Order: sequence, then C-alpha cells, then structure tokens
Amino acid sequence: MKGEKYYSVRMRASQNGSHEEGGKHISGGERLTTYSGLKQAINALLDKSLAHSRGQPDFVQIQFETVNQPIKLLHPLQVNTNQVNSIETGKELAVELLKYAGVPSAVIETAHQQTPEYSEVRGAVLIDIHSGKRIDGRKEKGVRVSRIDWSDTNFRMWATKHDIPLKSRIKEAIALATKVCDHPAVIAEFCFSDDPDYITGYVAGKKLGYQRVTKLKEYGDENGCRIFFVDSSRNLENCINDLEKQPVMIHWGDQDAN
Ligand code: WAQ
Ligand code: MG
Repeated sequence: MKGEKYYSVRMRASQNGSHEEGGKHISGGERLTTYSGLKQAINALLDKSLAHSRGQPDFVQIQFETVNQPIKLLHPLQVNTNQVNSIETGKELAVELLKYAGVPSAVIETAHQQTPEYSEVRGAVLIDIHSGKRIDGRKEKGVRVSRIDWSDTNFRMWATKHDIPLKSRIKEAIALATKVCDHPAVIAEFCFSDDPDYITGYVAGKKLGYQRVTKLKEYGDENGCRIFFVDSSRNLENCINDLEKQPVMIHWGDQDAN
C-alpha cells in the first residue's frame, strides 16, 4: 500500500431530479482504490445505482479524486448477530445496546421520535449525547462517510471464518461502522436500511462491536436511518471532517485471533 496513489470514488443516485432539486434519494456508495482498480470500482457503483430496490434513478453522479492523506488501516469490529422475531423485540434490544454503549435513555427516546424525519436524510445525522439535539447542521444531506473500503478478497476470508453472509451490503456497513466507531468523539452508531427489501440493522460501539439485529422494520418500508451519537465536548468540526475525509482501509489479517 505504501507509495501507491489512492483515489476516492463516490456515487449518488436519485429519482425525479437531482438531490439538490428535491429528487428522491435512491442510493449512494463510496470506494477507495488504486488507479488500476478504478474501472472496477466505478462499474460496481454504477451497477449499485442502476439496480436498486428504492427505484430507478434519473440522476446519477459518479466522481473520483486523488487522496493525499496517508491511509489508516483498521481491523473490522467484532460482529455478533442477534436473532429477533419481531420489530418490537428488535427495537427494545437496540435501545439496550445503545444504553450499554453509553447513550442516555432520554437521548435514545428523543432520537426515536425523530426517526421519521431523519429518514429523509441521505447521509448520517449526528446527535449529541448530552442534549439529545441534532448537531451536524447538514439538513437533508447529512454527513456522508467516504474514503472507505475493504478489499473483497480480505472481506471474504474474514466473513467465511466468522460465518457472516458474503454480501457487499454487510461488508460496506461493517467497514463504515468500524471507521465511525474508531473516532474518539463517537459513542455509538444506530442504523437500519432505507431499502424496502432489507430489515436487518445494527448498533455499533467501540466496546460493543457491531451488533446486528435481524428485524427492525417491515419488508416494503422505505424508511431507514443512520445516527451517530457523539460527545459534543469533543471537537466536532474535526469529527465531521475526519468522517468525510480520513481515508480508511479495513484489513483483517488471517493470523488475527478475531
Ligand atoms: N455515510 C453516511 N450515511 C450513510 C452512508 C455513508 N457512507 N451510506 C448510507 N448512509 C445512510 C443514508 O441515510 C442511508 O439512507 C442510510 O444510511 C441507510 O443506508 O446485515 O444497507 O446503505 O449487517 O440502505 C445494515 C445491516 C444495512 C447490514 C444498512 O444501509 C447487516 C444499509 P443503506
Ligand atoms: Mg439504502
């Protein structure tokens, strides 16, 4: 990896006009690759945008740019799958996991009430664990974590060893959660997809790891959310900048114990 130049590739797709024109968000994606991997990364993001359960896009933007900062290597968070039989049990478990990670109950309750509103956001919302208020100031754009990737080969090795389904959705979610939870200002993350065909979500935290919860909504529901619970006594300008700009590659060594 040393000495090689890396590129950040980003995709966003929407329907009924661009996001700026008020179009419906369909899909987004981000990759980090060398020059020789650019074509494959762009094709993969194009495929992701064109075949999406939220609908057919009429606006797609894919762009790439060089990354000048050194790339940080991170081990994937430890993963655990919690099987639940109902949305109610899933949500109760998510609340318990968030509390365990250090988010106060009142803040979780406020966030829960705001979830329908956060569903319109195409990135993540940042919520302060002291006030319960949304503090990113990014409106419907939210904070989009980018400059992140995990090689397919390495992910496959890891997933096979840990009995995790070989799905790019899972790879991307674990990679993102690993980068986000590595940040000192982040206390926990809560996410479930806005795709109508995917009902598993997760809570992640530094000590908690990546806790999958198998049912958090009904099939057919296009609401989802991504919330980063942060400690506002830390430098938040830096936090948003790091989440967007710090390049991170996930890497699991097969000699690793977990
Ligand atoms: N940065 C910030 N927010 C994002 C990003 C990103 N790179 N990507 C997605 N989001 C936000 C955005 O608001 C989406 O609407 C929302 O998250 C959901 O994104 O089985 O598929 O890609 O372990 O639909 C988690 C469980 C799946 C995986 C999450 O999310 C598993 C998922 P989606
Ligand atoms: Mg989605």
